[in-house]
Amino acid sequence: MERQIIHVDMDCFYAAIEARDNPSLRKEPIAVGGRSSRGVLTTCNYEARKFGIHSAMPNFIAIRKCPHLVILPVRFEAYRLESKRIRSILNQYSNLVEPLSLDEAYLDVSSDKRNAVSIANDIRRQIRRVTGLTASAGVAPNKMLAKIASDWKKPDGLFHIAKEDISKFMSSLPVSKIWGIGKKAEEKLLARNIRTCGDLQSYSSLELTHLFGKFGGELYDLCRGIDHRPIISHRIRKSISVERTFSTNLESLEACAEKVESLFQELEEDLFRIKVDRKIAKLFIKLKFSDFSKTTVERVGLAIHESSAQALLREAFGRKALPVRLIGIGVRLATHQASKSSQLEFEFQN
Ligand code: TTP
Ligand code: MG
Repeated sequence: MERQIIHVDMDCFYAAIEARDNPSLRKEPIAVGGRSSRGVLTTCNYEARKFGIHSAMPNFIAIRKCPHLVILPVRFEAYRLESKRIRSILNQYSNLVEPLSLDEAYLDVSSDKRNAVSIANDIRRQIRRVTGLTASAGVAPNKMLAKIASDWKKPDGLFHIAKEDISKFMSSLPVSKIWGIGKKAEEKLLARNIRTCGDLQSYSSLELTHLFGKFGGELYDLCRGIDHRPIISHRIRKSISVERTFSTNLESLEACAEKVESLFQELEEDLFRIKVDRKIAKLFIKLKFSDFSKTTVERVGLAIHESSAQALLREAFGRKALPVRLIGIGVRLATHQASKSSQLEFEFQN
């Protein structure tokens, strides 16, 4: 079966967060890094890249190239928070998500009937809506190509390498784009006049092994666009939920009930879209009151139906005589163990 892999990579991630949080700097060249003149830049926005500035460049060189460059200190906590929000979006689109760093991840969407390109565009839109940041995506039949593709149309772009285009794409691709080829390997290849993957394809597996050791064997496949590495996800999803904070607090049970109706619809859509290989153990509702206190009511054995959610709402609402500022509804998933046994109270009913 042909695989459908998406690689998502945020655009100038740290710098984009700084620009978002400092609107007055949005059009300025911005870099993030230690401020001392002996430090190096962690990253910079695309405005700064126009001046030839890039990550790992010493500050003093960057300032020489662009005297009005704004260098901001690293705020790691802020970046980690955005990364978490992005990851929870990605997790809605596949059970197989493999994060590579704070700002990039692979998704395997092979089992999804929808077109992988439209899934990737949905993901990009959703990330933008939730975080205000732009992401680029690559769509291809394997990891190596998806990662190359996500870089192709940066920033805020998407590139798709279809199976039938691989051979043409690889023939002109510079060898430096291959995962695992660093500066040294590139020089070694250039010395033999090998510039593109097409050039590399004329070497036998044995010759490549001779040149690069064990990696040579992999290179034989990689330069043809062949990569069988699977997406490895370490995450076990415990629940699926939707929640909403309201701009004005809800004073009555009726007002809450109305919101539960639409939230439940959203939850149903998510349950339909997200492919979960386990059973649902519980339905729950969460309320946050105007004093910021929270309460959760959850119950096994309820049908996954709006009326169940409304019953839970009545119970939760009755716990405090306070207006409600947030409502969440969700389901807790059974463990794999429990899903295998037949003692479950119910399954999700459409
Ligand atoms: P990258 O995705 O490599 O770079 P980027 O997101 O800044 O820019 P691009 O649009 O080209 O993807 O790295 C993600 C973040 O990781 C980056 O914002 C800062 C951090 N980072 C480091 O801490 N050290 C590094 O050497 C690099 C390259 C990035
Ligand atoms: Mg990035």
